[in-house]
Parts: sequence; C-alpha cells; structure tokens
Amino acid sequence: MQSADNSRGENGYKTLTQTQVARFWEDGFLVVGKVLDDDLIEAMRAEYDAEFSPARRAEQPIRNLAVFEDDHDHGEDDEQEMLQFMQISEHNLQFNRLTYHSGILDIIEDLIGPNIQLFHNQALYKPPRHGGPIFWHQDNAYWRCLPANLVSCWLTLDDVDLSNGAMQFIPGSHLRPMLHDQAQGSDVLLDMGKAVDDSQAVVGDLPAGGITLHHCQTLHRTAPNTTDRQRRALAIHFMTPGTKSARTGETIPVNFSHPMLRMRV
Ligand SMILES: O=C(O)CCC(=O)C(=O)O
Repeated sequence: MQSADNSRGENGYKTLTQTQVARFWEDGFLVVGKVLDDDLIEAMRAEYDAEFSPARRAEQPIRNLAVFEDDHDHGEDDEQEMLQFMQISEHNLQFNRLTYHSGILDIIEDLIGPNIQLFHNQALYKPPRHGGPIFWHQDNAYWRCLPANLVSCWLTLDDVDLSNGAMQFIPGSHLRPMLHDQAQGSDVLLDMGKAVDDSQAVVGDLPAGGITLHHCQTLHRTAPNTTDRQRRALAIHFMTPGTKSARTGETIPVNFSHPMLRMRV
C-alpha cells in the first residue's frame, strides 16, 4: 500500500511514497535503495557463488551472453564476459524464496497492484575486471509483451556504481517503444546505442542489497566492470496475470506460466 511518507506496510517493510510512485511512472525507473537485510545478503552471496562457480566451468546450463575481444592481442586479460543464469529461481530454493520476498512484492504491488505473477528472472554476473557491457535496450524489445506494463526489479548483492556495472537509465524512454538493432559481436544482445543520447543517462548507484525498478520499455544499460570488485546481480521481472506475447515465430522463448507470487481477490 503506497503511503505519503515512506511508512512501513503490513509486512513491516518500507512501502513506496506517492512521490516515488509518481516518479516511477514519469521517469520509467526508480532507484529505491537497500531492501535486503545483511543476513540475507550474506546468505544470497553464498548461494550465488555456489551456483556460479560450477556454472563458470560450464558444468551447468548457463548462457554466456557476450564475449568481446578487441583487435589487439593482449592475452586473455582483454576478454570481457557477462554471465547470465536464466531462471535461477527454478534451480535454487533460496533464489526461489527471494522472488516471494515481501519487501520486494510490497513495492511491486505499489506499482502494478496486488496480483503479481513472475515473468522470469536471471542472475547477471560481471566478474572483476572482465565484466562485459549490456548495451542500451528496452526489455520489451526482447519480450514483446502485451500489455507492456511489466516491472523489473534489479537487485545487487554488491555495492554498485558506474565503474562496476550499476544500472543506467534514460528518463522518460518508457513512453516510446523503439526498434532495436542486433548488437555487434552478439547474436543475442540488442543495442539501441546509436539512437540514445548518453548525456541523459542516470546512474543507479546502490549499496549491496539494494534495488532499482524499471518499466519494460525503459532504455537501460550497464557498463563493463573495470574494478577488482565482483558485480553479482539478479533481475526479477514481474507481470500482471493475463499478459501475452505479441511475438510470432519465437526467437527468444517466452513462458507465461510462471507462478503467481501474490494474489488478492
Ligand atoms: O545486470 C545487467 O548488467 C543488465 C540487466 C538488464 O539489462 C536487465 O535486468 O534488464
């Protein structure tokens, strides 16, 4: 239940203020801040590391989104990689529980109402020094969902800023769906780079356990991780029941039968 003054909801977590809700719909994103408590951050880091260490040795299904190399031979150090673990909540009980976290769902309810269905989720790992970029894109260019009212929660288990891959957003861009180009060097990533004015970008710095929210049409990107720090993040995408795909001929599998996370009748 949204409030005038950031009060706590019935589950004891902070709800969004009316100003924050209005800002989300005006800008298409919101930098909320810390939502997970320290014990949960530690527990989730342990789970994340346990999932990614065998995954990085390619013993588990994982989609390596992009590996970019420059033209010069500087050895392996130049290779950038961005690792994505799709539907991690279906592999790991703790990540499954996290999708039901009341503090997150209370905030999502403030934006899309009390009937909340999981669309999908993914863990997105930028290793220290080698973490590759994600280019400007609108999520719904991949998904083509109707109605286009999905909201994503991007959650970090590490402190993030521009240098290790914090989220960047273009305010107001959710109001205009755009055609996307295929990113150079990747058959998976889309890129809106040429059409975006970088000077408009807002960086969502966050402490560990913090979240940003974005609308499915908001242009966003993340920079390479050039630091010695990890960037362990998770994106949980929420929809209202009845959401459909406008796609014909699927290139990206879209599944609309994920669980209801909260339901009020
Ligand atoms: O985690 C990242 O670097 C990018 C995530 C993203 O683009 C998304 O959640 O839609």
